[in-house]
Amino acid sequence: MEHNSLINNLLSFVEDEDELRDSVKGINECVNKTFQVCWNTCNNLNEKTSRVFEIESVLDYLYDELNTGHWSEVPLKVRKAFTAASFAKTIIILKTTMTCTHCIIEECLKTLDMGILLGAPLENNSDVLTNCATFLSKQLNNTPNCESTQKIETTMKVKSRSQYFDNFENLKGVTVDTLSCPSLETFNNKYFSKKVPLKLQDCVSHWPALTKWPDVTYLLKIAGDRTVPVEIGSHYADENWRQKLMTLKDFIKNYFLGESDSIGYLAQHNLFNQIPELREDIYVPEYCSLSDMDEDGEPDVNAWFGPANTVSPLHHDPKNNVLVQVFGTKQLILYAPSDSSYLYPHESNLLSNTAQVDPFKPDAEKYPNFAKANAYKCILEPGEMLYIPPKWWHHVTALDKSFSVSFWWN
Ligand SMILES: O=C(O)CCC(=O)C(=O)O
Repeated sequence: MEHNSLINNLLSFVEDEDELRDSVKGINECVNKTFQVCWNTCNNLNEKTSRVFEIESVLDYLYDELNTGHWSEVPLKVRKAFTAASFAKTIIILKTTMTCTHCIIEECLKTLDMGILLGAPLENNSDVLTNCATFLSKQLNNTPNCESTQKIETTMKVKSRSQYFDNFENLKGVTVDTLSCPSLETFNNKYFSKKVPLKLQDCVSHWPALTKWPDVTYLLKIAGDRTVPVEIGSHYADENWRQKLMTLKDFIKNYFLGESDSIGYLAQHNLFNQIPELREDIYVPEYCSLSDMDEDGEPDVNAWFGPANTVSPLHHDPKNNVLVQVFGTKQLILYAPSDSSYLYPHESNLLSNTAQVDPFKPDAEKYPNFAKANAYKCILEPGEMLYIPPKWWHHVTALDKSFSVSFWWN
């Protein structure tokens, strides 16, 4: 596509220009002045001065603000300013280069994804970054590759089942009930209203994801160049655990298909807001229309994509959840909220929803009451989903390379 028309296409996603222009106001006067210079460049196709340095200095300032203090305390206006500056940087990168090579579009996509992941949606331009990223991602498939890009070997190496499986077989507990596509009424009366877990079969056979996603070349084509957050380490409660941003392509190459020494897990990430093309492959299960609160908001939808042996340690969440298995097998152990004291929740506020006890290696001396806890066991195969009621403890292990989607709702 011709260079200027590419820029015009991106500018056409702006719904409210004033909102973008004013989004850095009130944060820092000097930074706002620099941003205004950059913004004027974006809107004037004849202005050829490169403003890459200036817009990067704006983003650097905002990035430092985003990383000061706890994430939940970052003012929303700083995150919105980061969104606007990420958009401006994308336009400026494209204006500064003579041709749009594969590498330039990759750089733009990275800028947009950083804006989506660290920024916050603007009021009147809520989808501007997502729309630009979807558009550029499609362009990328039509643009010849940079020389440095390697071809990824996408054949999945078959591994023997995780060692966790034997321990699971030996673990005492009852098996979670299973029903094939129960009516909403049955599900409500026997499980949802009583807050009892249930495995549901044959409810998502119509999802395109079931046939499309096991072929990772499809995921690479749709989203390979998108930047995503990856959890590195054995599990999130481990002291060596950290989060890293990387392209989906690098995640698939190094952690999903590769033989990396450490586990990488694309976990609890709303991949579907970020990449709406993937959202088209799944549907919200109708069971999510039941509510404890007379509420009919959209559920929070998260992706859990990783190699065999990812572990989500024993924890609970505040909402109803259906965890849908797209490919691979997961094994889950659940405990009722009434067993909480037998599971020894961490004392720190940050981990108070996570148990200290590991159900596979319980330390009977340290956690003597764990023996009183009643386990519920479930093996989740592709096409099945598990209803996990709010506050129910769950420990999840992937036995194979696996992709699950969770729907959390009130
Ligand atoms: O699949 C996993 O690893 C964990 C899923 C989970 O904890 C959830 O859906 O709440």
